[in-house]
Amino acid sequence: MRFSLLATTALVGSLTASAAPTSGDDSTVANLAKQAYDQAHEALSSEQKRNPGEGSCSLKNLRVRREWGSLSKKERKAYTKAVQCLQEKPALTPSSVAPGAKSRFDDFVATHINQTLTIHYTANFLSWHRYYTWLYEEALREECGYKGDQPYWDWAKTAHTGLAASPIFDGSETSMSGNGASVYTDDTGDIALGGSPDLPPLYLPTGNGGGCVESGPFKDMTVNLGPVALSAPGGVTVTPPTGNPLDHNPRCLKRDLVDAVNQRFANASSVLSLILKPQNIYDFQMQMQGIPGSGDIGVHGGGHYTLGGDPGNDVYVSPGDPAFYLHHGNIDRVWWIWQSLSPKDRQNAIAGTRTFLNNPPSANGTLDDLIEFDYAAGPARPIKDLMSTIRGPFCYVYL
Ligand SMILES: *[C@@H]1O[C@H](CO)[C@@H](O)[C@H](O)[C@H]1NC(C)=O
Ligand SMILES: *[C@@H]1O[C@H](CO)[C@@H](O)[C@H](O)[C@H]1NC(C)=O
Ligand SMILES: *[C@@H]1O[C@H](CO)[C@@H](O)[C@H](O)[C@H]1NC(C)=O
Ligand SMILES: [Cu+2]
Repeated sequence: MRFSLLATTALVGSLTASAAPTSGDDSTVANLAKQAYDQAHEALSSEQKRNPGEGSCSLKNLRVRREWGSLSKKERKAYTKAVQCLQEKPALTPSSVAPGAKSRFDDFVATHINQTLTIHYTANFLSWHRYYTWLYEEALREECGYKGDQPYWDWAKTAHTGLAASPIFDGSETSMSGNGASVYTDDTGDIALGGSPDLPPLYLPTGNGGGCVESGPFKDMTVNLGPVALSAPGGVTVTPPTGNPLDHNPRCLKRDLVDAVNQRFANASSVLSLILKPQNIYDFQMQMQGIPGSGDIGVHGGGHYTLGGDPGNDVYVSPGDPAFYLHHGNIDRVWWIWQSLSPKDRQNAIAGTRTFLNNPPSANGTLDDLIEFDYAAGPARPIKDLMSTIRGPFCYVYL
């Protein structure tokens, strides 16, 4: 695996003044999500009538992934406790492969670091992250006794309420922990994404966190891996201190929650437009990740850079912040809703190549391409098995 630390990894563009904000219509997205939910239910119930007892996914074992704020406090604690359990279990990755992978949680981070340049702006972006998030949910359940389902972060909600006031990031015991200690000031420089030779960088504001997370379940958490290509304030990119991106570098979890980034890139109308506007999978995944040079980082970049900090602002190491999986839950949910609007042509739609923005040039991805997870566990699977949330290994919907 090649580790290019250059900004080929970053999302580039210039942040131009945006058009007047449209008022987001959250209820429309909720209705579309409900339709997708009903559609899955109908498919499963008609199959059950035809072939009672057949198929591994049925209404009986169908899991329902919910928005963080709709879980009970007890359910939220059960989730964060299971994450902590995963962070205490020894890694499966041999230390000769990744000296910094110390826990089962880190197995996932190491895998993501290892594959970053072949799973973003690629044909497998959506299916890879769907399988990845699901395997993580499986690990929580199978290895840590978690009984619930993977929750998700509804960015539109936090764009509306503000991050500090939301159940997910309010820093309480029933949150995913909140902001980092207040280290950044008004004089802290922006972070700069980019550096691609032909495009100017995109500057994003920092908030007033930036330090170690000091309350909530993850206040004592240790981040073991990275940085690999961390976008830090002042336009600086921090690279691996030892040169090896998989080395051990223990440090606290840092966050810089930025409402402005959430509101600008992942508000209710961003989500609605992403679901309604793109008419093919290529346009959908580009709008979601942000078209380089457009000044838009999409809801995908929007969520990541809303979390900020270290490892949140590092494309490679971002799963080192446990909120990653709630972000990618919603990425997957939006794809699921988009697919449900025209299942015939969208269920198995795939576009793009096998390398980050086709750099270096590579062949188009296909439904037969294998997705492999090395030590994060889980068998290699062709993309075609990962296109529906109620087929192949999966059996879940979103509510
Ligand atoms: C990284 O990927 C290579 C194959 O591409 C694999 O052999 C190696 O085990 C992977 N390392 C980790 C940490 O997953
Ligand atoms: C909401 O998001 C869209 C696209 O993501 C953006 O154009 C618009 O300016 C955002 N609204 C606000 C209030 O920032
Ligand atoms: C790759 O896919 C694009 C459309 O997504 C298509 O135009 C192009 O011809 C394909 N290339 C090859 C070599 O098949
Ligand atoms: Cu990723």
